[in-house]
Amino acid sequence: MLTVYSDSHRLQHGQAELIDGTLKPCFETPSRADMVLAAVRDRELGDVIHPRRHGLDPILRVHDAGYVRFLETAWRRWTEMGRDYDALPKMWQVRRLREAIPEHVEGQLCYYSMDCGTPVTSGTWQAASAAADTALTGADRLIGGERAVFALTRPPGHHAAFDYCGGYCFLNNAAIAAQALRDHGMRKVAVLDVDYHHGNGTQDIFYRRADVLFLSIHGDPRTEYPFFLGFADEKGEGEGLGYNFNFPLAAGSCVSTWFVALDCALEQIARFGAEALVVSLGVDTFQGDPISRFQLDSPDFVTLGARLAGLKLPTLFCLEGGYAVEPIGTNVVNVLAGFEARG
Ligand code: SP5
Ligand code: ZN
Repeated sequence: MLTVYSDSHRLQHGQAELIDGTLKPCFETPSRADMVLAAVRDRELGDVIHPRRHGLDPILRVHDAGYVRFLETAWRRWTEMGRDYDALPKMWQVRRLREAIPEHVEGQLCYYSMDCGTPVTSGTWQAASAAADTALTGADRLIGGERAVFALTRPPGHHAAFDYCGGYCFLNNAAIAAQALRDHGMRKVAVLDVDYHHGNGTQDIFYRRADVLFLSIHGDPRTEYPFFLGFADEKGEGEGLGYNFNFPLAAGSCVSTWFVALDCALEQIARFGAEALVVSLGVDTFQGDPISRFQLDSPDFVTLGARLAGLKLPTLFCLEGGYAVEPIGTNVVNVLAGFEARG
């Protein structure tokens, strides 16, 4: 399987996130992608290519122009205030506050984010836009006839919605790629999100659409991040009604429960008649993940890959979460090797 990878991911290297009431070193680190790339090479998954630049147009197909402009300019404007440390929001536009978009960078940081775990740093825009290009280059290859491509995207993307960042995500790589597939002639695209956390950003982007089916298997938002989305009764709206599926599972759920949900999701994808599949591939479902509570073990990821291959669709994998750094490469490449039936 072809891998798309850019060293620019290193430019997203946040210092700290607020977690459980204290500032802790970021879980989402450059070493994650390094480990995955090392495993891709070790296991001889296939060629590794660099992304091609695609510019802003394909990003603006799924993201708000004001939000994208904020991401592009935030660091410069933050440092112009004399600051030389990462930018984190400190409040949000909750109920009954003014809805106008602030002009000041600090107000915009609050307006365009959903949590305080997602620092904007000196290299955030370069890294996030390179990740979008990585996913887009993968989509190009699928259009060109490739059976499957792995976009080694970092920072991840599935929490990034139409107009906000959060959950370590800035640009929604999987959604940008899914839209590109649509724009290049794939009539129906399914996005399956297997990350531990609900893909609120991807759901947000496609919620009113019938041409992109979104499905997510994740920790139940009654106890798990992102708390405010990802419930089973979210089915889509308007034309999109019936094209959104959430499979929330209790934290601590066992492996067989997880695979029952996967089977339900795969059945829906087949019934939809998808022409291409985008997989938001988070491996924070791993039993050793430091911030998540499912129980998949490394060999289970081979099984996941094999089940996905059963759909027989052109498939683009985009990396999302996974914070057990040492095994992340094994876990990710297990999915890809399982897909290629090379276990
Ligand atoms: C892409 C992705 O996987 N983003 C995840 C963002 C999760 N951020 C908040 C996690 C809160 C976890 N709280 C459990 C702490 C265990 N001590
Ligand atoms: Zn996650």
